Amino acid sequence: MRLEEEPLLSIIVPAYNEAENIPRLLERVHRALQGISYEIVIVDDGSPDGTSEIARGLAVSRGYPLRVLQRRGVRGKVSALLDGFKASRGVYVAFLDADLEWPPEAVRRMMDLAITEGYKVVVGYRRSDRRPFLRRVISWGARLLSKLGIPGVRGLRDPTSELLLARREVIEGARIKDWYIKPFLPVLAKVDRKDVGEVEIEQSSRVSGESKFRPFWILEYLVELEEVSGRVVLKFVFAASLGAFAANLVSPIIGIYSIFVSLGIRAALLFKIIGLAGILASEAISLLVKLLAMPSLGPLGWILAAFLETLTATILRSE
Ligand SMILES: Nc1nc2c(ncn2[C@@H]2O[C@H](COP(=O)(O)OP(=O)(O)O)[C@@H](O)[C@H]2O)c(=O)[nH]1
Ligand SMILES: [Mg+2]
Repeated sequence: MRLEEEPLLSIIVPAYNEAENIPRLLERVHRALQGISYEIVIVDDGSPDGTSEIARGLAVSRGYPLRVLQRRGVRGKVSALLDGFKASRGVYVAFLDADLEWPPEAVRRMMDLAITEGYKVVVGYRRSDRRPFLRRVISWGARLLSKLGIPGVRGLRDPTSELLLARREVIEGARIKDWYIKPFLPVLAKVDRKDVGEVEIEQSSRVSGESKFRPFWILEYLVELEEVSGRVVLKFVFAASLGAFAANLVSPIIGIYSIFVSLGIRAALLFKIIGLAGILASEAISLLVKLLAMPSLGPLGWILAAFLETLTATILRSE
């Protein structure tokens, strides 16, 4: 095994229970990156299926330039990407899933494009997405929300892509948090459009192993958009308030439920941003306005309440 001091490219691979995929992955990466000085950093969270052992064994028997970072506890993919990045040394870094949903050969094309065109970032976008229907719909929604919320990524085909190659300093300069759903949004939101190259990639479904899809990701994703763009969630808070009002006009029965749903959505979204005291304060203002203004202003009072609630949240948030 030959590990260079500062390879041209580090490939960070988060891997949890990917023992079956690792041999195929390493072989394909190695073949695709012939002639380039690279290293692979596998970040494993103590997979019980022996992911690390298999990877280490192959590093010895096949001479792959590979390091394995073993962490305690299953701490999530994005946290694995961040730790892998810290441990890596390449001038460029690429992030690649272990499950072969993205072809390793794409990393080679991305690297070549970065060199020939001088791009700071190269992002892969899906041509044909062969994943199950529901996953495709969710991806589409996430992409749409990112474009609505973050003006800086509107010109990109797939800002929520999870296949990315970038110069090391670009990743260092982006504030990626370990609970983010789409880790590269802060990178793409910041970098100049002219410094970003895009590569078309065929994405396939994972061949073996299981996906670790999280159920509550939508709320976290909205909060992430809020952090990256600085305003998205507040728009949703406003929309949730008005949604409840519209439901009241349609039917009082639906209206009663919708008030609670709207309250729940608002509280869930705002919790991470302004805390419980902040939520109570903005709700109190909203309630007060509704009680005082509704008799005289009617529907306008509701809109005023939604507006003031959003305004309170905005002020509390920027403190
Ligand atoms: N180290 C580590 N890797 C993870 C964790 N969760 C997912 N991964 C890896 O991250 C990649 C993407 O995970 P996957 O479950 O396929 O996510 P999906 O493609 O978004 O459904 C795969 O290589 C997983 O093995 C984790 O908690 N720790
Ligand atoms: Mg996957």
